Amino acid sequence: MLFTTLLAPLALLALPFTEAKYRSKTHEVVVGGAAGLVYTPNVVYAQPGDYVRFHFQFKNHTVTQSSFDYPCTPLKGGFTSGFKPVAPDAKKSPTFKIKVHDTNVIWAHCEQVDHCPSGMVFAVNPPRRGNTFWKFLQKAKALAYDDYRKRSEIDEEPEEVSDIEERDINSRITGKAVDSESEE
Ligand SMILES: *[C@@H]1O[C@H](CO)[C@@H](O)[C@H](O)[C@H]1NC(C)=O
Ligand SMILES: [Cu+2]
Repeated sequence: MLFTTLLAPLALLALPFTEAKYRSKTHEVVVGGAAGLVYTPNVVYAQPGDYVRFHFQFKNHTVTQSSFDYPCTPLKGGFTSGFKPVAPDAKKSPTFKIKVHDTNVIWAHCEQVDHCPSGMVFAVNPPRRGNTFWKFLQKAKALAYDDYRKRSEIDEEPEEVSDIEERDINSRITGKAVDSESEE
């Protein structure tokens, strides 16, 4: 009771005050570089009006909006930095900035081949329950596993073919042997 009576007028005062006073913040994120195939940090909690500025380091990355369901697929109509190739000895890092318009989650990934499935994903304001960043990351990595399985299935095919070829050769050899046996 004491709290409500004391805090309610304060809250009323504080609300318009903080809204007017809130200075938008720019969250700096390093892309790649020494840390490897990651965004550092990979999660940012931002207020509406804030910016997220990506600093591209060594390699050739993007930051591209995706979705929780398809972590490694560019979202239609979403943002992308495009590829930012950076030499290992580069003095400058190209930047890309996005504006955070609301408190909705923003999912993103790197479009470079194999980067997203190896965990190069990023989020602004991910939920702390349900569709968490951790789940998003696991989904991206599961794609690597699926890719790996697909690739190993493809790899197996020539093996099977060579098995058949070997069998063919064997039967041909056997055939010859039978022939030569029957000749004898
Ligand atoms: C960066 O990566 C993209 C996609 O793999 C490729 O098309 C492009 O040529 C690369 N740029 C450089 C300078 O390596
Ligand atoms: Cu990348």
